[in-house]
Amino acid sequence: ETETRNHQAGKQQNGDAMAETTSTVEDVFDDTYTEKEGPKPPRMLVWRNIILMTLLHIAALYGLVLLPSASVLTLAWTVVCYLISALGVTAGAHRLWSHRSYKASPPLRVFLALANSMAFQNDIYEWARDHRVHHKYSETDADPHNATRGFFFAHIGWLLVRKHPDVIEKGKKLELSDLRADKVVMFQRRHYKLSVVLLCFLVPTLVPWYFWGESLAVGYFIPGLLRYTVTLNATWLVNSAAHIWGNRPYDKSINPRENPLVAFSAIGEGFHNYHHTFPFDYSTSEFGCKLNLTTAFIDTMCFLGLATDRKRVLKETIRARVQRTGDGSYKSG
Ligand code: ST9
Ligand code: ZN
Ligand code: ZN
Repeated sequence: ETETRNHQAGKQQNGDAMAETTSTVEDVFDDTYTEKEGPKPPRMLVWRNIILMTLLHIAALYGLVLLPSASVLTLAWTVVCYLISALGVTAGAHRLWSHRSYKASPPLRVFLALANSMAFQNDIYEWARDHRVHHKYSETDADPHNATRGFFFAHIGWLLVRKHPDVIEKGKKLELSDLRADKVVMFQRRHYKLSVVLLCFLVPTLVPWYFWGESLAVGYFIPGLLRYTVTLNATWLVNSAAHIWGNRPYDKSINPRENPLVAFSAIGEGFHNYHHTFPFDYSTSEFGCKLNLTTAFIDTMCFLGLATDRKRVLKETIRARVQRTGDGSYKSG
């Protein structure tokens, strides 16, 4: 029942039931873009972000110190908050809204948007816009977290400086009408700040306090700030570590790599050589649910009738690509 698509030489072919939605998704690498000649524009630090990110990481360290004083229920709740916010990014902003790799019913989209606000990684519209330029202009000036600028820039540095003008110039030319037409996405964008205050900070803090008498401090620093910081860093590792360390069995000409540790912490998003080679695959990996809780979640949603039209790459297409462009490290299964 899973949809399959052909993918050749980086060009998408629209020839199946999914053509209508996929033809508008601009997530395919554009090799016609070249960086502008001459000196790079100066790096402009954004001190507000530098200070806030530093404070957040100090608060997360304090959360670590408090861990021994948290109840087991609070620790379990922290894991639940981690998983919900992670799904809001992986199954929501990434696989659904950036890549349109499956279709989700309105109730599922509402859940994913709420989960996405819990993750507080910019609203879905902004996240997906930045992510589409990341795929289309990967490892160039127009890539928001261009990994050729080093681990630190790709990980967090890009959030602490003004964007390279090419990110904005190229981003403005992207086709985003599918996002603008999605009422759930636009509603979340309109009410983003309030939704973050409620879902990223208040709910994680107040649930343990109200239901099992946890202290407000433990609730705020552990399921609140520590969980938020860990989710951010797990996400950023996809941009940093998975663009630097790992094998390239599908395409050795690009930087993104297969990184099992990142796949584990980012609940399925570390198979990054595969993902940049076949960005429309709903599993972001050749191997289904392996180290990939997000795929298990989407499969469950399909089983429950809340999602449909999962796009997959044909095995023959993958094999041919491995033969043609892989680095020779390919292992099946
Ligand atoms: C965060 C995001 O952490 C993380 C994303 C990670 C992505 C990962 C991808 C990997 C694959 C998936 C794996 C998922 C794994 C998940 C695992 C979970 C466990 N196109 O941005 P501004 C225009 S966020 C078109 O201010 P500056 C636009 O007009 C953390 N246009 O640029 C815009 O206005 P508007 C929390 C664009 O001034 C205007 O420019 N958040 C584009 O250079 C100004 O935009 C923060 O820390 C574009 N791409 O500032 C906040 N971009 O939006 C961080 C911009 O109104 N952000 N425009 O249309 C900022 O403070 C700023 O963006 C800045 C740059 C200082 C970084
Ligand atoms: Zn990437
Ligand atoms: Zn992607």
